[in-house]
Amino acid sequence: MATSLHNLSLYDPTTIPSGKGRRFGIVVADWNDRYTYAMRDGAIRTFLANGVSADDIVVRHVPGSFELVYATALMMQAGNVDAIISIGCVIRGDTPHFDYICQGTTQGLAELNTRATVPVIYGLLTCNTEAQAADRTGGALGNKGDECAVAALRMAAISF
Ligand code: DLZ
Repeated sequence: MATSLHNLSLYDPTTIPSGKGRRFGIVVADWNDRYTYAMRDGAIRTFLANGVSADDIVVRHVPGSFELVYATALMMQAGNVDAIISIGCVIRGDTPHFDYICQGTTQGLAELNTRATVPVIYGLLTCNTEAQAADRTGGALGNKGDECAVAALRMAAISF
């Protein structure tokens, strides 16, 4: 479903596992911080609203999206969180740089999930325009950070 048909901040709280007693990591890229910090703050608000203690939310910053994979891997190795959200925002420019950062970061995060000890939640916005980023970080389409926190709560509770 396209995000334009689905508000990223909407969820049914009765279907979300409580985060009480769980610990979550958030890795945030500082590039395009107007958008990434809004996602970070949305994720924190959603965790708090669903029973996670503020002391159990670990936030680390990295320079740009390309550094998310390394920091997420380190946080995973530290072994003291139940899920990690990796947050970045890449906005298309004049060169193919956009494609390389998006591909490298996405592939890196996906590979982390294949050898994961905890789930990695994909909070990378890949936008053609600033307006698209604004729409998805608290604008008309909600906040991707909220969606990521809901995914983290659900994935932290998954069992087989
Ligand atoms: C260099 C760069 C550019 C051009 N654009 C973005 C962007 O839109 N979003 C983002 O998160 N990071 C960008 N970066 C920085 C790279 O992710 C990375 O931090 C640098 O290439 C250093 O490895």
